[in-house]
Amino acid sequence: MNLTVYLYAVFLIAVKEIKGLKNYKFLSGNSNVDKVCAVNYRVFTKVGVSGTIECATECSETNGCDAIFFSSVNGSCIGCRKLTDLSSALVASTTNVFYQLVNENFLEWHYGKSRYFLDVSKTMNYSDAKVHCQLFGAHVVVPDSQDEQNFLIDRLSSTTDVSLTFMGIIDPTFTHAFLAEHSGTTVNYAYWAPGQPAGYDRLCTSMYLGHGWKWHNNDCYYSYHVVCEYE
Ligand SMILES: [Ca+2]
Repeated sequence: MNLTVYLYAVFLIAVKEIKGLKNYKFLSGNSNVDKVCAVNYRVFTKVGVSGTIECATECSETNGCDAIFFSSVNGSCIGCRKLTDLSSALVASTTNVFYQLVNENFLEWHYGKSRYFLDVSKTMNYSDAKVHCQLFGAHVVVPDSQDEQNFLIDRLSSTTDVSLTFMGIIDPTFTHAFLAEHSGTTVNYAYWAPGQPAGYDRLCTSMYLGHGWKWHNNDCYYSYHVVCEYE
């Protein structure tokens, strides 16, 4: 029995002994498994860990499980829930191992050491966008170079039904002194559309398909798609 199989067996035994969460187990601990699951299993990804794809049964106690939480201390299964309440999911994900349901609307891209996540089925305001990205241990995307911008343009342009995405770049002093919000650092690279940035009353920024994904500054209450960046 090799180490992987052994650990997987231990893992299954640990999961099996969990009370209060019926019929829950992984079909495979193999990261190479296809995104196709056997009947009654659905595909989950381990949030914040590259390339983990696992098949799991839905929790019998939750109708339509979007996320599964494990204790990081002893690996025991804590529960699964709908991700309708982002803040409660965030609290759980900061202290527990967290698996999220993979669906066809969820895109993941790789560029260098960074990974990007985009749920094409969701638009939201900037406040929710930040929480959404934190669920992945990520931040709202910040293009730091023309190479990274070109990569994002390439991917966004081949994604249908997406025309506006928030960036994690803000103007907190309303002086066009833009910062990457997750790090608080000054933005050195920019890709503004002609005439942008515009007014001095806009905290948020976005990329817009109609201008070749060049940047605009805008209010934060608009409902846009969000690309999350994990680096
Ligand atoms: Ca970046």
